[in-house]
Amino acid sequence: MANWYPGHMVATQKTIRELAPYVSGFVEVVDARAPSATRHRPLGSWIGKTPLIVVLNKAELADPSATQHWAAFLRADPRVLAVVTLTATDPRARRLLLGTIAARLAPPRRLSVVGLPNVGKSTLLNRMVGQNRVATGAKPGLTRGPQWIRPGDGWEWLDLPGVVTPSKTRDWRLQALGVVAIGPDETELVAQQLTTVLDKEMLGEFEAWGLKRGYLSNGGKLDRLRTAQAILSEFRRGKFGRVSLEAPE
Ligand SMILES: Nc1nc2c(ncn2[C@@H]2O[C@H](COP(=O)(O)OP(=O)(O)O)[C@@H](O)[C@H]2O)c(=O)[nH]1
Ligand SMILES: [Mg+2]
Repeated sequence: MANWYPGHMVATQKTIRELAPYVSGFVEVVDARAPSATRHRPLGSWIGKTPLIVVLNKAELADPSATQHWAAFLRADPRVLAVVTLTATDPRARRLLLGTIAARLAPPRRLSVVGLPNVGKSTLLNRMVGQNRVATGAKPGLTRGPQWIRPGDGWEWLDLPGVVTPSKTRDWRLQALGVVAIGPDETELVAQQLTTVLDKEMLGEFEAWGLKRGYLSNGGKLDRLRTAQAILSEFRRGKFGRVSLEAPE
C-alpha cells in the first residue's frame, strides 16, 4: 500500500510555522482507533498560540466507549480548544465540525486541516468546502503550494496539500491503519499484533483463523502471509467490528 510521496511533503514545519499567524485554528485529524499514535506531537510547537481543534475521524470504525474516553482525555489538554468525533465520509460531519468551531471562534474563520497520511484530511476538507476540490485516497496529487479555498459561506480553508510525516515509522498501529507502509517482512508481525486487540470470538488465533479460511501453501501448511494480509484487509474494512487500538492511560 502506498502511503506518502516526496512531492507531498511540502506542508512541513516551515510552511506551518509561516502560515500559523494567518490561520484562526488548525484542525488536526487523527484516527479515532489510535488517537495518540496518529497525533503529530511537534505540531503543538509549530502552531504556537493558534488554537488547535482535534478531530477523531473514522469514528464509525472505532469502539465508541474508547472514543468517548479519548475525547474527554484530549479535552483536558489546555492546548486543545475542542475535540470533535466524526466520520468524514458521512455528510453530517460538516455541520458537526462547523458548529463546534463556530461556538468557539469568532469570524473571520480561517482553518487549516493537518494530520498524518491517510487519516482522512482530504475527505474532511472536501466535506467542509462542499466539493471534491482535494484529491483523496492513496494516489499522489499534483504538487502545488498551499492555497486558500473560499466556498462562499464565510469560512476560509487552507489546503496544505502536503502531510506531516510520522516520526515513528515502525509503529504497528500506524502500519495497521495504513498511515505508514508495512515493510516486506513485517506483514505477519503487524497482523499478529493486531490480533491481540481484536475480539477473540471474532478472530480467534492467527493460525486457526487462517486455516479455517483455507489459506494453505503448497506443502499444505498455513500460508502465513496470506493470512496476515487478509486480517489486515478485513480490519481496514471494519469486518472485525468497531475496534480501537489503544486506550488513554
Ligand atoms: N471508514 C472511513 N473511511 C474514511 C473516513 N474518512 C476518510 N476515509 C477514507 O480514508 C482514506 C484516506 O482518506 P484521505 O482523505 O485521502 O486521507 P488523507 O491522506 O489524510 O488526506 C480514503 O480511502 C477515505 O475514503 C471515515 O470517516 N471513515
Ligand atoms: Mg490527502
